[in-house]
Amino acid sequence: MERDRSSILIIYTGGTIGMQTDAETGALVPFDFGGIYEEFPSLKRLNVAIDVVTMSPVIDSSNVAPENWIALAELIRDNYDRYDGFVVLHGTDTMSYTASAMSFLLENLAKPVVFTGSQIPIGVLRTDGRENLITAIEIAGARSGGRPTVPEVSLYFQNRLFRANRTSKRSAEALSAFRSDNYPPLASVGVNIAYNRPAILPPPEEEAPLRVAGRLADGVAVVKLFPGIDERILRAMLSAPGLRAVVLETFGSGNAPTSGWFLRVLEEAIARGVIVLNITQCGSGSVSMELYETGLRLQRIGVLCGYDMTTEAAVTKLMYVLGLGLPEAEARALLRRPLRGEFTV
Ligand code: ASN
Repeated sequence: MERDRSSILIIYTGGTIGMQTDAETGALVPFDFGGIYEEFPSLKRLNVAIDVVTMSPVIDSSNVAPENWIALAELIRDNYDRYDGFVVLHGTDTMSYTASAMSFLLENLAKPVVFTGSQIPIGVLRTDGRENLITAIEIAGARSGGRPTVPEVSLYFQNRLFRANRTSKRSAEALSAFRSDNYPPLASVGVNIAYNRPAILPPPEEEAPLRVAGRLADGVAVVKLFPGIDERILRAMLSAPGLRAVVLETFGSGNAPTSGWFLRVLEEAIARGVIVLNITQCGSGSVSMELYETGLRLQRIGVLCGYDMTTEAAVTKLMYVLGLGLPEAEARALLRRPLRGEFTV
């Protein structure tokens, strides 16, 4: 028998969705999500009970940091048994980073955590936030056969639900602000919500309590290759004190220059214990280091394959895996396999 009412916790972290125009001054001021039912009476028609909590301080998402991610994950953990699902309202600029981090931090997740936000403030007449919010709530509360329909960290924006750790912000202008070029939508929204069930992660096999990894490592850097990259600068970057891992954004299917100095700089960093993870700077497609000599050389010196991972997923996965404090071989083993559906081999 289906339970009659889902209970959802909305967590407001900041961003454009939480802004409205002050009637007197015309300036953007924070919207009070505590008064959500008064603002959107139609919400009462959804079969969900909603509570709202506002993170403190509310931030523009450009200011988000790993401490905020741990605090958010712990808030979800502390409320996990009381709610059927969670909706996280977040600024769009770094939403894919936060949502990717959440996918790794929330171990044994078996309930929906849906991120959303807006490009136009919720208090502006033409806002995209109202639809994003209402549909995100409906998805977070959706159940099929008595179980949550989407028991993973997802991101809902402009009629499409994505696996969060497959997304990147694609536009500073368009209302469809996110893309997931390497993984199909988990749901498409039109007159009905059409779930793409085979694409949705199953809940963990054994019922284990939700756990939050307590630490995210620092010392992660992103290096984007370009023709003409300077030896001295790359050498300085890769010998920076505290460097533990590099996301190397390569060309095409994982290719990089084969010049002696370039490979030597990477090899020396790897010999010092720095992990180098190869992802492509192309928006879609995968790294395949065996395809060309220019990729094979990287593989031979110990560069790890990041397959079709986004930068956001690669950075946050490295922070998570290195934060677990495992011996290097075990950390490398975790980087070689998908932990939350973040890449396709
Ligand atoms: N600057 C805002 C943020 O990311 C942008 C937005 O939410 N649309 O916090």
